Amino acid sequence: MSEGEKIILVTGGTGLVGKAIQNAIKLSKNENEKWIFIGSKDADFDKRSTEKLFEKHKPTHVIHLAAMVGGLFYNMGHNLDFLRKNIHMNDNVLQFAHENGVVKVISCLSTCIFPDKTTYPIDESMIHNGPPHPSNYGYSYAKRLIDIQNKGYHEQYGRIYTSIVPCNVFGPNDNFHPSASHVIPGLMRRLYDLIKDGNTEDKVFTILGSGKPLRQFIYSLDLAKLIIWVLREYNSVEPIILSVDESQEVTISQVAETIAQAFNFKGKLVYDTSAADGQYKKTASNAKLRKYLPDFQFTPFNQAIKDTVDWYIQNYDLARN
Ligand code: GFB
Repeated sequence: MSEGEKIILVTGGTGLVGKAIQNAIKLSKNENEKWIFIGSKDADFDKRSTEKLFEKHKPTHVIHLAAMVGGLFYNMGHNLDFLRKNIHMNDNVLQFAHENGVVKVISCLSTCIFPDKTTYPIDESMIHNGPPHPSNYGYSYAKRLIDIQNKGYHEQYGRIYTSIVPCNVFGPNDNFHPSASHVIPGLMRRLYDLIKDGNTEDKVFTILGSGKPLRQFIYSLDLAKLIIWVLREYNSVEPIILSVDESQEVTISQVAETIAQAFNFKGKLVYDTSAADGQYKKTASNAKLRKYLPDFQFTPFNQAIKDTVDWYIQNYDLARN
């Protein structure tokens, strides 16, 4: 390895964000960076597989995206699994990174881990100021612990292990499985299944919940560019929120209507209010990011949804359905 060369190991490297990073680095190559993308079939991040992975690749930097993830309904039914699996995975990656002298680790949190009872907009200082929403306490506490561990590795060993806090992410290569997925891929999968044999006026598409909750959504390709910037330029242990502007917040109904438009759906949208809404809102401030990158351009939401729908229709048979 030549002087100054980075060996960057990306866990979760073949998922929604990992694939987006693979595409993004093609557009902003750095000669002294060697990228290694690890998928779930390469390691499940128990102690043994994690130790072997670090011994094999000897990374200098790690982008840690691998996690047990899921939408609202999957979280509600599996909170203990989300807690235990993510805690073990995260502890193995951070400890073996430290033992192998990894210079920097960027771990991935989420805006859904912030306190349920809070003031808005949420910012990075508020992560531990109260319990998370009950629907996803397992995932939330496991992710919050990463921030605590990062501070421990800094205090005890001077490590710059940090974390990013994306808002809801969507894009190509997402998980479209109807019961495990997040709202955007879940709606896309169910609407495509409804119309792929005929897109007619009599078709009725059901959106779960009231449609009233508010969310900020970042396109995976935009998040990938920001993660590469964090790798190269952001050197603080403190978490940084990577979200679209507060003004870009939309309701679940607006999301459903935008997806229906992208499919040119001719039928009717109805709401199943017997299904849970989850958190009403989790409006996050990207003021800290904007201080560093005031001119960063996010892909317009409608365009990003259309690009994802087009990708999904073309790759339906290959997609994680
Ligand atoms: O993306 P999502 O599942 O998770 O969005 P959260 C849930 C919202 O979309 C709720 C509505 O208001 C649902 O009622 N919704 C409507 C649907 N139709 C659907 C559908 O077909 N599928 C799904 N999944 N929702 C998650 C956290 O919260 O955010 C996770 O639970 C994670 O831990 C993720 O952090 C980013 O945004 O509510």
